[in-house]
Amino acid sequence: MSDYLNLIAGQWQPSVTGRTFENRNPADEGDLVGTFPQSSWAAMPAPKRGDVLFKAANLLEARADAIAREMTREEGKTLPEARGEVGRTVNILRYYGGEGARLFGRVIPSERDRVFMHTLRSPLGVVGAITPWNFPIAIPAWKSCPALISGNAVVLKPSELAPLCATRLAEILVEAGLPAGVLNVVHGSGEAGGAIVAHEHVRAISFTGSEATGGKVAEACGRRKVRVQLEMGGKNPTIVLADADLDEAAGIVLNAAFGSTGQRCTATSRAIVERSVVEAFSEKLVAKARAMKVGPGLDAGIDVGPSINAAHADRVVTEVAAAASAGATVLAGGTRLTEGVLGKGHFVAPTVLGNVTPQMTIAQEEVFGPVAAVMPADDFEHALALANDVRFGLSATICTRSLSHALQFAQRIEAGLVMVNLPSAGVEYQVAFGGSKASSLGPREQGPEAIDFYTTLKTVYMKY
Ligand code: UN1
Repeated sequence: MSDYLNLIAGQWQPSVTGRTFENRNPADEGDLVGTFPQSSWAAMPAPKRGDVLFKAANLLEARADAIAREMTREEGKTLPEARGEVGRTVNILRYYGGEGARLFGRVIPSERDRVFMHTLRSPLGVVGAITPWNFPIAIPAWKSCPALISGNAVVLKPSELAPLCATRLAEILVEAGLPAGVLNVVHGSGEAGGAIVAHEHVRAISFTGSEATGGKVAEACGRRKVRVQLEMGGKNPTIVLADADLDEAAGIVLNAAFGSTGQRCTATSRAIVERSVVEAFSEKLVAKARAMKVGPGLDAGIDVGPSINAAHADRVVTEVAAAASAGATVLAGGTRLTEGVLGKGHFVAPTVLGNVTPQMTIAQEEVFGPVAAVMPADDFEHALALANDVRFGLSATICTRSLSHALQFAQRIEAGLVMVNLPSAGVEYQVAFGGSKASSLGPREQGPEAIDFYTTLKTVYMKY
């Protein structure tokens, strides 16, 4: 009699569940041929799955500095930004590790006597995650972790522009005890993503990236009738009312427009400012933008790193030039920076545009670069109308001291994320994330809501 193992990726391995089943001779029940591993990530108790994520969080925390440096090298963001993202990812791992003990269903009263009804969550099976380059470890984590804790297997395709951080995350999860085959990383471009989306065993796709690709992903998922979650563009406004602390408001726009080099779908790209303070506000914003230090993200004291590649940096300055010829005023920046060491990379000066009108392309289309367009508004109502006058609806900020305007804004702005006196970007992991209109499709990411996308609900009726 022997104990047999699983063969996974060329290695004989025991079951993660520690459970086995027997194989017996049908001609002689007393003849035990051998025991075999009972393998299933989904069958492992969810809090035990959580232990793997907790362990991974500790490993990532211990390697935070090295991985942050790699992130700055592959993506360009400044070292403090990269450290922040690694810290956020540690929190994501811990948060979803804890969700293992909170995969709640409900108990619902029946209208019949002695009938007990409850709901249970089950994993979907294999799910796909297609992630962008701008948050190269946090987004892979915030898609994979809720999928894994729910008991799914994941096929992750990170962006080919920043594939290393996702690889580090996978290494850490495997080291933490994730069984072979539960997380799979496939590198490549659209071809690899397309193959995942088209695969008959993949039951759901979570995608963050461009609107064009998102549309194709949704079409393919629709044809196969599998779940889809899309996070795409934004044209996020920050409204500045005349009663706001203008210095603070300029700081909020500065952070949201130029942080991560403007390469966030949550970045503020439109500052919609009450006309009576537009000049004073613009002056403050321009002074702050000019004072920002642009350079390689590994250097000390850098505020703004490079754009992801040359084509992207060129596109940013081309769009700024187009806005200028349409009548906008370039108040700061507007050009590539090429002096000295900057000539080796793809740097764009933090750019502020004045006199931007709603018809201009710069007021309607995402730039994904360090560009803030200042648009004057007559009053709160006009500012709100301008803010809503775009295809997108991801994040939106209002800077004001008026509680009434803040609450009206929260109710009437067409956006999934609403900020009052806070930057439109820089979200937390434990609350729902996502937008409306062309920005997002499907259920929310992050927070407890993320679990909904990766589980299917069973309704159980029991007569007793
Ligand atoms: C943030 O602003 O903290 O791709 C996160 C993006 C978004 C994430 C933004 N999905 O930029």
